[in-house]
Parts: sequence; C-alpha cells; structure tokens
Amino acid sequence: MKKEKILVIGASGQIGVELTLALRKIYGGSQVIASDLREENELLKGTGPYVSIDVMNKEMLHVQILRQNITQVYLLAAMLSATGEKNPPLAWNLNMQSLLNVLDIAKEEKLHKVFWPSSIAVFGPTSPKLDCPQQTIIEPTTVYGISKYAGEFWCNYFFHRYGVDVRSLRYPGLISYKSSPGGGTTDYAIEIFHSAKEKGSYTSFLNEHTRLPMMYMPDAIKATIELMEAPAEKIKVRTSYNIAAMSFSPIEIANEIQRHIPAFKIDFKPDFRQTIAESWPQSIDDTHARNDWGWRHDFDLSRMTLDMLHNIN
Ligand code: NAD
Ligand code: AKB
Repeated sequence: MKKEKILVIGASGQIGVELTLALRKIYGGSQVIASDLREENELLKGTGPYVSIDVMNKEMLHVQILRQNITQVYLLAAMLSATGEKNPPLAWNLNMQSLLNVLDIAKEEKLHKVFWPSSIAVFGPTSPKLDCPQQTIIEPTTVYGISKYAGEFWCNYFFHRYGVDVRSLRYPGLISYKSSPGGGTTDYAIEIFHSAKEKGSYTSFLNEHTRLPMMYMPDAIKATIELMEAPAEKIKVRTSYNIAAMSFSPIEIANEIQRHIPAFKIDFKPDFRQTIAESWPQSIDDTHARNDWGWRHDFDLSRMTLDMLHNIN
C-alpha cells in the first residue's frame, strides 16, 4: 500500500463514491477519508472512514486536514451546470470558495497533491464545435462554466506562484449506474438507461440531435488516478486537461439502447438545459492528455450501453 493519506471532499456524489472506492483499493481503506456535507453514501459504508465536512468552513476543513494527517485532497464538491443556473450566486460562491479554501490550505500545509475537476462547460458558443482544442476561444455562458474557467486559472496560479501540485481534468458528461448524478445538463444520458429498463420509454430534455462529449465512469476514474499518479514533469498543462472518450446525441444513444431493448421508445421535450447544451462543443481534442501522460479510453458508446444495461437493476 502507498503511504499517502487522502481526503475526498464530496465523496457521496456521483464521482465521489466511485473515486473513493477506487482510491481505497490502491491506498487501503483507512488511508482514504471520505467526506461530504450530506450523509455517507450506502456504497461507502464499511469500506473506510467518513467525516462530515462543509468545505466552505475553512477552519473546520483545516483542522480535519491536520487532525487526519492528510497529504492529498480530491475536491469534488460543486454545483453543476443545470442546478447552477437556478441560483448563480450560490453556485459561484460554492465552486470558487471551496477551491480557494483547499488551495490555501494545500499551500500552507505543503500537501503533496490536490485534484480538482474542471469541465467541458468552460467552452462556450464561440469555441470550435468539433474536436475542440486544449487552447482556443473560451467564453462560457453559464455560471458553472465561468466558475470552472476561473478555477482553472487559480490552479495554474497556485502551481506557478506557490508550487502547489494541483492537477485537473475537463471531464465531459459522465455516465454511471452506482450513484446518482448531481444536476447537470448531461444527466439525460443516465436517466435514459433507468427509464428504458423501468418503463421502456424516455422523454429527453435535450432535442434529438444535440451531440455532446461523454465518458463512462470507469474511464473517468482511470483518467483521474493516472493523472494523479503521473510524474510531475509529465503534467505540462497546469490549468486543466481536455479528455475525451465518445460523443453522441439523444437519438444515437436511443438507437443503441434499442439494439438491446427493441421496444424502447424516446420522445423529446427540450427545456432550459437545451440552451446550455448548445453552448458546448460536440467533441473534444484530447491530444495533450494522450501525449503528456498516456491517456487512453476503454469505453465507446456500444460497450458502455451494454455495461449500463447489464448493471442497472
Ligand atoms: P455531485 O453533485 O454528484 O457531487 C458533489 C458532492 O459535493 C455532493 O455529494 C454534495 O453533497 C457535496 N457537497 C456540496 N456542497 C458541499 C460542501 N459545502 N461541503 C462538502 N461537500 C459538499 O457532483 P459530481 O457529478 O460527483 O461532480 C464532482 C465534480 O466533478 C464537480 O466539480 C463537477 O463540476 C465535476 N464534473 C462532473 C461531471 C459529471 O458529469 N458528473 C462532469 C464534469 C465535471
Ligand atoms: C454538467 O452537465 O453540468 C456536467 C458537466 C459536463 O460538467 N455533467
């Protein structure tokens, strides 16, 4: 087992549950402290320690980091794109202050590493729609996207100014079956599987041809751990790396589901999330991640669909 003591903040969320379980496999259950504002997720119970932490309370966070001898922090607490648009000041406050609290403590306590995820939501309507590059026009139009873009530059700043080894990925929409999604625009791609199995039909809140970059959770977890384990000299992007696996639209995923459930039906009732989705690129160029630290994805649409349908009860 490796000698690190890790704190996962937001461990009961969609990514947090699976990332905590994966980190516990590598570092040992007792070396990975799960924390969240809400209660411990059922899947985490009995696999390692859990503490209740409000990341906005910097003093409490600092005390816990010292008390638990933490050497690495994975900060996952955030308000996602759709929920963020319902309360922009709250989203900005949580997404920014949580990061600044963690970066400040990391600087002061000389933590070994910090992970903080960005998102494809940094891109806006003026960014290239296809194969959107690492460096390009970035003019986000959601409060979530603005907070992620600002956060990327705080990460870059703390690395260059104070030597904090903070690393980041621009996750696409993440698809998983173990824990529920937390209020994003890409959540339809999870709901569709549950609805297909429960009711045989789904009403999509995005219209049929809205293509977005997506990734299956096992790939996202793999990317996160590989990024964090890569030697520091290989991490050349200190804002946040583009990573990609697949892109599809609601009609394309529905067609894929129909290969397994022929009677499955989909219809479309776009809501406010349509505008958010239309502001994002359809596909992402992740050449830098592939070249710098060897990123490769395992799951495409058909492999992911098979696995999701197999695992959803
Ligand atoms: P989520 O909403 O499922 O989980 C976030 C967790 O943070 C929740 O369990 C919530 O209770 C917790 N939290 C909220 N406020 C807190 C506070 N003040 N203190 C402590 N915990 C608090 O989100 P997720 O989908 O797991 O996303 C995790 C991170 O990954 C976020 O930064 C998100 O922007 C980013 N991301 C996610 C996706 C995706 O598709 N899921 C895509 C791109 C980026
Ligand atoms: C969302 O839709 O808000 C997230 C994301 C792409 O960041 N899934």
